[in-house]
Amino acid sequence: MKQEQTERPFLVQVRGLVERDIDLHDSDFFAGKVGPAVDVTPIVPTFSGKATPISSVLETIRVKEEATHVIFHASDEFQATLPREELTNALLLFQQENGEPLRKGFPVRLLVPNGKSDCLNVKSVVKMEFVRLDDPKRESTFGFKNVVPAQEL
Ligand SMILES: Nc1nc2c(c(=O)[nH]1)N[C@H]1C(S)=C(S)[C@@H](COP(=O)(O)O)O[C@H]1N2
Ligand SMILES: [Mo]
Repeated sequence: MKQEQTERPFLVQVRGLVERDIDLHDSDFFAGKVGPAVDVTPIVPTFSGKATPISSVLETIRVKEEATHVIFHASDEFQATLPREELTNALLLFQQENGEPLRKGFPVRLLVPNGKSDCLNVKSVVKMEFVRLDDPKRESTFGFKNVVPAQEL
């Protein structure tokens, strides 16, 4: 029997203030190794497909005590910085309703239910970086990285 191949290779790097750098692979999500694949619509009605709660992923990632925030880096230089506590309800969307990989936001998309802005739903997340900010209470922020050519500094 021919099995339908709907996965497409990808990895999401986990870096920064973690006990051990890890890479989350496509199969970790599709096979439910980093957490359950939940239907997102009841949680975030404006989205559909399958997602893994970040709270489950955090059982695999050992985040250091001193980390205050996490930066979600996208492949297009977009990024969002969230206070660590805001990860509690966040999810990583990795599959469309029809079982295919994400068409928009591949490989995974951050979803922050009840976040202060839809802009926090970072598409094409390629790296999660745990950091310590001087202001541990700094609110979530998002935007494109400031890429300023050296000669313009
Ligand atoms: N990688 C990436 N993610 C992103 C953005 C972006 O430019 N790049 N824009 C953000 C903003 S500002 C909004 S409002 C939403 C738009 O999501 P949509 O394309 O599904 O409408 O995606 C967010 N995630
Ligand atoms: Mo936005």
